[in-house]
Amino acid sequence: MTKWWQQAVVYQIYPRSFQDSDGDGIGDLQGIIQRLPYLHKLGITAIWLSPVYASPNDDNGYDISDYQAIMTEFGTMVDMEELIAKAKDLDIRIVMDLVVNHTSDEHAWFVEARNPKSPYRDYYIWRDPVAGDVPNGIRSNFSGSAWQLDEGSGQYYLHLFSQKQPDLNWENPTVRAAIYQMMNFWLEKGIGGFRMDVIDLIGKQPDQEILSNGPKLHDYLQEMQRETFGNYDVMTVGETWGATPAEAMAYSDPERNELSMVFQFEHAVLDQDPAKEKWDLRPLNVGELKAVLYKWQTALGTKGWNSLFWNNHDLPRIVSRWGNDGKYRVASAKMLAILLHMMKGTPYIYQGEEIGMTNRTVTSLAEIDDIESRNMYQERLAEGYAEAEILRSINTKGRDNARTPMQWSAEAQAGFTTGTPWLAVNPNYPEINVAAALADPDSIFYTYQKLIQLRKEHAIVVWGDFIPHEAPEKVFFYERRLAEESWLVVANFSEEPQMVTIPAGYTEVILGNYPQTAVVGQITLRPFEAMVIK
Ligand code: GLO
Repeated sequence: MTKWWQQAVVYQIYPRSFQDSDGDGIGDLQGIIQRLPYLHKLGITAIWLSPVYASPNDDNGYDISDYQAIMTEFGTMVDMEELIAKAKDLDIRIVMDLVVNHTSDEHAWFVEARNPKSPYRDYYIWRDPVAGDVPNGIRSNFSGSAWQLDEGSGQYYLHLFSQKQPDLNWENPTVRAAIYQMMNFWLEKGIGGFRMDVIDLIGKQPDQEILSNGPKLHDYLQEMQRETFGNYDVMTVGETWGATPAEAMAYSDPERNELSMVFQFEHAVLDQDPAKEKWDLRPLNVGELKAVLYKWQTALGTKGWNSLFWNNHDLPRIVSRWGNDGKYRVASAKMLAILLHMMKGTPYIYQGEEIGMTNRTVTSLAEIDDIESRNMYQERLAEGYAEAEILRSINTKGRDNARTPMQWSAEAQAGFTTGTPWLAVNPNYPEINVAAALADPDSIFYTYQKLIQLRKEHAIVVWGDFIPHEAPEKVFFYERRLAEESWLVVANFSEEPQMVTIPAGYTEVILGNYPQTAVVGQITLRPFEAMVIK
């Protein structure tokens, strides 16, 4: 049975940085509403909205203090309902970010839970000190120990992210019921589904130091499906950092009644030292990238479903990362788009990707907002790393790269706000912005628009089998095939010219990033050249 989300193209909005409507320097819901016609023009059919719930913003909304209220800076519940309705009028569904591995320490549950006698105590994970110190060696994803001493009770609580993000105790059935009730509150509002933040962590066994893919994880997801979204025609996408194809299948095999698909990051970690952390850089090996992407295409070929993405609010900008954000910015951004969007799965576009927004460079701690980068900076400085090296890691991999305000125009602050933006606008906005992209028929925007249109109009893009072809190391060459129809995709993932031979029978260029309408036999691909041929 086919599902709407298999044919969807999802656009991720990081609300804080998308569009400010009231001049306070922070994006908001009315800002998103104003920009719906733009998203409709691009052609996307779903929005993944990063968290908009009440939050003290230690981790920009991923620390939620009330799941059923809207963050004051973003607007009100009435604005949220208006957004859902107005998006629906344009055939766009709103997929909410579901952050239920942890809450904010300012959530009423945790405020209560600090009292050892409270019925809420067991909503979180508390342990006694061991030999006067932390219970064990689990580390927070945001540096340091994952255990924080609560002075009042003398016990430690677990926080796999910041100290202000205590982990919920999923083993407690009352917690699970409360979460399901909250999910139904949102489903009743007519949302299009959930993107589930670090969902692979909810089955953790902290005493055994088992964090992801814990033993009860799939039971919880099946229960969640029965109690909530299984009763609605919605999509669910689980964030699962280290999932293997077999695990992804367990999550997304329709017969298991769990999730629609997962976000796995095997391709997105290839430029880090595998034995170390994301900050420990190494150059990308294109052959390896190709092997990983092809493996996932093939492994979830007929059962299960892939998410296709280069970017999100946690990753650096792809054109700066693996393209070329100088001379070949436009060509490489288009190549990356064609390569990804012609694969099988549901594509995700992160705000600004469609106009080729780039990383930004900082030169001091004062310019950094992201708690992950700030904590790492302090930790590594204390460990004796040179500041220049720390900044190089942050400029290459830090999350603020993707979080600078959306560049709408060449006006002051890129048209994002009339006030002072919460995070500085990338200084390249006079050149790279939506207004300029819309005015240029050759812009990256129109390549994305065309790719979305092809997906809507040609079943082969959604359903066609994926067949890899032999090619030089830095060339991606694959086929999509549906019944009698066959399309080829070739993409030069380098600045050097590359030779490929197009098999007989394929001549018409459906889409490319250089002016070219026909090809025959052996051809030389130009820097970052990509084509779809039939
Ligand atoms: C990735 C999330 C990230 C959040 C974290 C805590 O891992 O998308 O942005 O900071 O999950 O909620």
